[in-house]
Amino acid sequence: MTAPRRADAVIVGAGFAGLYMLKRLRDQGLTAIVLERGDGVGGTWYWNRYPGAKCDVESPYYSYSFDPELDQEWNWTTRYPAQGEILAYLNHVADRFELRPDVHLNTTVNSATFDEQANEWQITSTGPDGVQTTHARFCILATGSLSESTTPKFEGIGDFAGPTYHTGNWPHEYVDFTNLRIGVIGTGSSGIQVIPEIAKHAKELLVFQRTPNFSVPANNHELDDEYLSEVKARFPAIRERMRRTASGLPTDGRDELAVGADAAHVKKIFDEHWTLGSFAIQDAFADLATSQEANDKLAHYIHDKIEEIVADPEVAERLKPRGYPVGSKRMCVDSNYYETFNLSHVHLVDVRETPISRITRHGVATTQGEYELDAIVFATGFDAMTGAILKIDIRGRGGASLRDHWEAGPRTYLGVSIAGFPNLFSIAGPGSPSVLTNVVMSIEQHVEWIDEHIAYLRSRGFETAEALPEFEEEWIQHVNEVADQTLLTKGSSWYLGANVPGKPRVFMPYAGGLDAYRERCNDVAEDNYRGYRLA
Ligand code: NA7
Repeated sequence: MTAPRRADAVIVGAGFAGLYMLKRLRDQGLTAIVLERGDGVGGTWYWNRYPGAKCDVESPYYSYSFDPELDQEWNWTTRYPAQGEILAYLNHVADRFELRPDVHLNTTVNSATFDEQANEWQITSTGPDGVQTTHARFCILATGSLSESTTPKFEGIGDFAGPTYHTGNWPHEYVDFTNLRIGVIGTGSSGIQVIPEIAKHAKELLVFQRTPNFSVPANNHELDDEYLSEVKARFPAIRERMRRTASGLPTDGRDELAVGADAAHVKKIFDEHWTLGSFAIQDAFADLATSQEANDKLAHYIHDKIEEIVADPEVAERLKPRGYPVGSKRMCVDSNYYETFNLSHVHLVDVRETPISRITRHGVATTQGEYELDAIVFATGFDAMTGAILKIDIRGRGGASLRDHWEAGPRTYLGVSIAGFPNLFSIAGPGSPSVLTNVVMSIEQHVEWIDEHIAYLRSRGFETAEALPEFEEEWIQHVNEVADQTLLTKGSSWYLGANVPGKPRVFMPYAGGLDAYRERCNDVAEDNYRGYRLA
């Protein structure tokens, strides 16, 4: 046990959220430390190193907006940033703002307990020097929405003789699949990105698909100097615009409705979006997210595209997503995903029809038979939004456990605070719009709001801020009401916790848009942090 240490704030996680939070708190004169379980900064982009990993938000927008000089000095190389480039960017940020001295790597937070006498958090962590407690007035969870990877508990999973990999926890060294028979389980964003890459090297690739996903081509390409100079010249205006949209991107969707529109016109608009690439196609008409009839038009359009691309009609049919609206499971952006199924060594195994019964010593057994494999890749996703938070044993007032408080699903006020847990803040947690927006913009909003909240407490001599239960309840109701106005709740998605057996089915993100959310948060702040007990 190492001697306890003290800081004004402990931040858990050194991804986009944790790094900026550290900078902001230091700038207001607080001592803050970041505890990070990885042996480098970067969060999501530190762990998700699988071949083909990239962000589905375009490079210039998937970056911090808080420093105009940073905007000018960093050069992105491709339209969609690859994992390595985002990681390099975050390392650059850590160096540029001299954040590293306060980031403790290889340090896993085990518990956080609120001490009501001292009005402070006691955070226990295990790091290179053993177990250590840190006393801090504020505890900020910057643990990421998609950071706790999940592998289904298939029977016999330990029996497999070959190596297994999870896309969300990929080895740092190159994994050579040359001449091997590889199985990929899962066809979400990670699977859809990794499958074409593995297909380039593997002798045979078996794709175990349970639910087909809607995917649009990325049309990824290199960015030339002319484009970069032009974006840099316009950055101040672009950033200003990004702060005012629902998506946190410079453009929101179009106003026109698909219902009632001429079929040829609808196709023309979809064609334009398809050619351009990106998930902006789901905002091509204003009613795609709210009207099933409109949404069906997009679903049929994508079905037609799959038919056009995939040579084998039976395979094309199996790749067509059905039974849920486009966007209710996060839409994917791919590079040659559907085309990959035209390669003779790539096979689709429909595990909805013939479920995986077990993992064997030699491969994967379905109800139809056994598939021999040299390696298995799990692209099976994450215990999203709550997984990383609930892994920590968090105890608030009266020793109450957060796991109990969230037993029926996560409860927050504004997505950042929890009743009964004073001075605990979460960034991009449940109840926040983050995962439905350009997450970096949401993170910046949360960080700045929390930072100003803390500054307010200090300037007024308050020691604690605690969300009131009735305001928490009101926020949850609002989150549900907003989600119910959309089609988002109609798919079995990680937004609902549906991918984790036993997880309560609650729609977790705030679907009202970053602009409306920002306004509400500002309004709460201007009203002296309405909904909080300040003491
Ligand atoms: P996702 O989107 O949750 O995808 C996980 C995939 O794994 C999905 O196709 C699942 O099928 C499949 N899966 C999960 N469990 C099983 C079992 N037991 N058997 C067969 N298949 C299974 O995770 P990703 O990592 O791809 O993406 C997460 C987010 O990261 C993404 O949305 C972007 O925001 C970035 P299912 O659909 O549950 O039938």
